[in-house]
Amino acid sequence: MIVTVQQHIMFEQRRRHPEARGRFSWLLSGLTLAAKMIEAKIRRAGINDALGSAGETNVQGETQQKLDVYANQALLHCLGVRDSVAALVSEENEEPLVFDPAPETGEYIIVFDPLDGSSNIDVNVNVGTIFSILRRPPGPVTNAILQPGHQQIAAGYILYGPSTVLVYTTGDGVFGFTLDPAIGAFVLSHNHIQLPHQGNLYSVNEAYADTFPPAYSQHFATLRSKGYSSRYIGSLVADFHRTLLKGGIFFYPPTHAYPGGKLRLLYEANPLAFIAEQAGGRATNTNSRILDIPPTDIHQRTPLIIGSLSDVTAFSC
Ligand code: P6P
Repeated sequence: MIVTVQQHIMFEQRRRHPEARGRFSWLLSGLTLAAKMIEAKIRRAGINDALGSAGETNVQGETQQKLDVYANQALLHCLGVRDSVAALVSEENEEPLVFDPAPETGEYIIVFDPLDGSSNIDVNVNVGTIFSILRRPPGPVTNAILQPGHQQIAAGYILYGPSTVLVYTTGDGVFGFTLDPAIGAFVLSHNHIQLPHQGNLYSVNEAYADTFPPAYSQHFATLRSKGYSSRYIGSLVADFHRTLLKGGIFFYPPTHAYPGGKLRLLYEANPLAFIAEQAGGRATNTNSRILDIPPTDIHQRTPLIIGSLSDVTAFSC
């Protein structure tokens, strides 16, 4: 029996929130529609002139790829037409898009990185979409966006690789769905994902090792002495998905270029930390649990150490 992501969301909502009116499920259907649009564009990127730079730089000062722009527009469109959305925050947009509906309808704030790792697209390496869903509390929407990660009501990612996989949690386990192109639906393929308690892989860009705080390189040497191998794809969603399924530990430490870390708290670290913890793993910035960091800016960065419970707790600096 196949279970699609829509059916799964409805089952979960009925089981856990019998009072739910399906507005959350309707919201998530906007995400899966955008994911299918992005996937279709990526699959043909080499032959539909979708590769390469869009000739602009985004708010991060990064060169926008054509597919960054497309992915962002697809998500803004598919989510913006859902009346349950109070605001959208995208890595590609300097300011939030506030729709300011009535509080009783505009219940959700969605924060996303439309296409993470897009610099890898031209060489056909996995890229991903990452999303985080927050509840809109009473009061002005703009004051409600900077919520700590433990207040997320859902989080997930879509990994565009040899197959396209959607992974999500609503706080009661982690589930993975593989897009079946024959029927155009995401079908349950990874039920109740558990992040292995300990792994044998570590993942970090060691080109920056000379600029990491010393404790990192000392720890990497310890891991190597224990027989750990190294894997680094340079696309966060791909490196995280491998860690989620195989175990081990991923690091993006502070560097000279990014003393506060390179990865974003709201739409990269928080959603992946929610998933990691729901699957039995951990995520920290070495001083704090990622999900407890109080945000001060929608685009703020953080160091990220995430993965197996045993591996993450064994590291300190
Ligand atoms: P570096 C991709 O640009 C990205 O934002 C993440 O997907 C990835 O984990 C990281 O940057 C890679 O950064 O400095 O190792 O190239």
